[in-house]
Amino acid sequence: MNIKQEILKAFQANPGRFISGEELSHTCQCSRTAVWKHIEELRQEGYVFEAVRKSGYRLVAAPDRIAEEEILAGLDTRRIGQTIYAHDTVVSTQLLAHEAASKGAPEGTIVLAEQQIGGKGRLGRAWHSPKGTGIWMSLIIRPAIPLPKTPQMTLLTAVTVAKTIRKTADVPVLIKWPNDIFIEDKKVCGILTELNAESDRVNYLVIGIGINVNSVESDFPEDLQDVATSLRIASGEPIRRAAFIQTFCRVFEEEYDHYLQHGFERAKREWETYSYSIGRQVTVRTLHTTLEGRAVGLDEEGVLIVEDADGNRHKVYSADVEYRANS
Ligand code: BT5
Repeated sequence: MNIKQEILKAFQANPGRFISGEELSHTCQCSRTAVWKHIEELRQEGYVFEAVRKSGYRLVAAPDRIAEEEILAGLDTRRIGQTIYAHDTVVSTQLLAHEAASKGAPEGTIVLAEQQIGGKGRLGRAWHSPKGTGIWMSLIIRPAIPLPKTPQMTLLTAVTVAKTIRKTADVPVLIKWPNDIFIEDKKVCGILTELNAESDRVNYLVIGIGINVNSVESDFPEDLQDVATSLRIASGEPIRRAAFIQTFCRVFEEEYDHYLQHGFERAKREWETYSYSIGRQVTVRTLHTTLEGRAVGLDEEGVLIVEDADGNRHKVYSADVEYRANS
């Protein structure tokens, strides 16, 4: 941790309290001049400090930044989020995460951007990622699991996002199989899982997570205004993105460690409690076929089971699922 991170950590641990320059220099093991210099730098970045002679400094306001030091200062995980690459404008955090992973970035590395100009959805679709309004994040993991189990990571991530939203804002949240998080029938988050593997061995996964956090309606282009929402629109409150990311990392690490030790069963049950899909009439489109039926659940591998009108059960691995309006 560098001095700036230490200073932020001290203020985060003492909300509203004055901390003397001497105490800060002691905590951060640096001179008082260095403390002053770093506080000035933080001011330039948008932090507001009140300074009172003899009492020291008090943090009055912190900007909604997704900078590395802001996230690391309050992060209590062992590996998820412990390496962070935070950028301003990028084409897609997925591309940067693949590059970092192929150069050996450790498991748990996250790549973040304030803005993406080529944000990717699935199947070549675009993900709208305007500046400063959301969390556009790619997470690198290296699970030692067979290839057919990798879609479970998308479901585990969806559970993590749903739980993090529930811990952060008082809003209802549902997961649409496999990768969409919805609040009141509008999409707040999409997940894109990409895989790098050889024969039957996973090298790494890059899990892309896009969450509309503080967007207001006018931040969405017209074609998304009726179908997209943000945490702020749904809850009426702005949300600190760094705090959300910290919670996400903590919940993901807990879910992931449990998964690696005990398997998919718990995440499957949790997924089902948040499921929008189960019990609904759906149309499932793959490249070659269309299937009509009712989503009845997940199998133990995380594959969606759809029952057609004749009672035949079909496994749906990866496809577009449309939900019928009258169901
Ligand atoms: C997804 O694809 O939902 C996966 C989105 C993953 C985005 C993250 S952001 C960080 C990382 N870096 C990237 O470049 N990507 C990942 P899909 O299921 O194909 O949904 C795409 C569709 O969602 C689009 O065709 C739009 O209809 C809609 N959409 C686009 N942007 C949206 C937004 N910001 N909010 C809600 N819906 C959106």
